[in-house]
Amino acid sequence: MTTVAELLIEGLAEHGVRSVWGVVGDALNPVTDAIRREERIEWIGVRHEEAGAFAAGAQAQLTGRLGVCMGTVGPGALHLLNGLYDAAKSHAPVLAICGQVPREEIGSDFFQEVDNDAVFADVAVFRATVTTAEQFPGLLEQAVNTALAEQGVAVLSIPGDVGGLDVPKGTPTPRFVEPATPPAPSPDSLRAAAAAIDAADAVTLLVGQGARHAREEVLQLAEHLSAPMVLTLKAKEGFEDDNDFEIGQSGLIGNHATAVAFEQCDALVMLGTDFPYKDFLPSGKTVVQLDARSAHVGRRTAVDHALVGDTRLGLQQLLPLLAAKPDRGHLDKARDSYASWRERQQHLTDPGYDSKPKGLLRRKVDNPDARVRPELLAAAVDRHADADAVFTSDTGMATVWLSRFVRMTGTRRLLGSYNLGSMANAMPQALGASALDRDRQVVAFCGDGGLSMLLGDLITAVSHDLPVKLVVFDNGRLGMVKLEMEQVGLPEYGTELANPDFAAVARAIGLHGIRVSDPQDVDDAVRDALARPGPALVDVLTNPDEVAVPPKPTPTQGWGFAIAKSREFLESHGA
Ligand SMILES: Cc1ncc(C[n+]2csc(CCOP(=O)(O)OP(=O)(O)O)c2C)c(N)n1
Repeated sequence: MTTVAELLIEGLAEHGVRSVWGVVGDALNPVTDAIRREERIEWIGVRHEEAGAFAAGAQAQLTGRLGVCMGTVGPGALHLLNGLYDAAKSHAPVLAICGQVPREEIGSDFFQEVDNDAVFADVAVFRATVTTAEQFPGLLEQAVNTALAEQGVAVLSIPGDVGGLDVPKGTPTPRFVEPATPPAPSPDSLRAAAAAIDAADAVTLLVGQGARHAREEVLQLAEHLSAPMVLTLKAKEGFEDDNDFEIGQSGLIGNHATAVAFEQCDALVMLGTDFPYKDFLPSGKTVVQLDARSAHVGRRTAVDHALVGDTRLGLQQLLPLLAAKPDRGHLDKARDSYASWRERQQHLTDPGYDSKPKGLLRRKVDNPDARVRPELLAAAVDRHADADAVFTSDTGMATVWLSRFVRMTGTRRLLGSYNLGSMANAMPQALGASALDRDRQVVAFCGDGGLSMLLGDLITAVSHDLPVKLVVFDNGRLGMVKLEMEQVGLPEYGTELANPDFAAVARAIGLHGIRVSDPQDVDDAVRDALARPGPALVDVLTNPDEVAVPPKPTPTQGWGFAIAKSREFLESHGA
């Protein structure tokens, strides 16, 4: 006889699932026992279910295949929630298996009972509570098929008395359906878009992750139109390398060249992107948007020509319809502006550069050792990391440093909580990436705030032999919020962190841990940590007053920053 739990695990193993992340307990004990007996699946017991959900979501994003996590009755399931939101907003197919109280107690406000189907209603594309063994195979197929088809989260809740029930004799192993590639946009829409692009003198491309599989076609388009290419952060991994048209990122993390390219174009062509910061998008331009998801079209800026369909097929059909634009004036201007910005950034990565803050900022350095520029650290990681390393970055300033100083090589991968914007994502996502291939280097850019939120799961790196390299930007601050406060003219408050020595904590847990406070030591510490076989943590005391200026600072941002600085000065001098 086969139980519900056994059929679940057999179906997932057959489908290619190789790890399940979570915390064990009561209702899910039959499931964990089935995993114990299934050689193809590794159980990775985390210390916080949220870390498990982030890890499963990371695996789904890196492979395009199903990620799986578990949280048992009530609080165990609730702890998954934030990581599941991250997966949902990143369009990652994830199955969450949750425990539930026994069937006869459902609805009685039983110990630990929460209504999973209600709790997960917003985050999940499919959710159901299994109430009979007979319905289970069909529900599982529906759950996984929906997660794969809609690139989202499915939540299946299993009451305590259901996992061990026998399914009817002869029940086949559940099988799942691979989703189809979307078709090309309609010929009429392509013709109309081509005419609009032909009529424009200067074209700028905004390219997102949804165009990644169309890299060749996107490059051909840029060449054909002499068009600069603004990349979203998520498009860095597919487009940054070997690309004579890219001009970096826009938005708060971006650079001025992108503002120039947006302002000076006649037509903006958006490819596979749902870039959300509409204030950074230009107005008064002809806008063409190509996206497989029609719901994405027009929701960030008014679109004149909607092309709904696969980016690659769409570009293959659009290219022959377009006249060439040999005039490279617009492209050269944007590329020159980008090149000079990059050059200006480079001196910040020099260990000899005076990194001690000046003037008004000086008094803020309460830890005189905290003088490593974060730019220098990010550049050192970039220099020493493998050409096919997987990078993750925490929400906060760590993402800014990564976006500016880590170059994608074409084989490097990049992950972050780039749509949900949750803190604490980088370390657990790195664990997920590492479990896919323990021989591949995985480097997490961690904020000190982010790392300490799910610190317990440093233990998972050791207990499950996951050789992640954790680089901690230890600025003693919730740095991005400090910047936000300053930008609107508020004095910094509530952002200071009383941190432990993270390297000592790491060593106590069993990782290699090293703390760095001198810019001259950064290079060796990073090189050494990356070269070591097991998990390692480099805790670098970085300068908390490093400023990342947006590409087009608004008068409010500039003015607010000045007010905040003078208020801090006046208050500190008793005015
Ligand atoms: C779970 C969560 N809580 C709060 C926030 C708001 N928030 C965004 S960035 C940030 C500070 C991050 O600090 P840290 O991890 O130390 O990185 P830093 O910006 O200093 O590099 C905060 C509090 C968030 N995005 N996610």
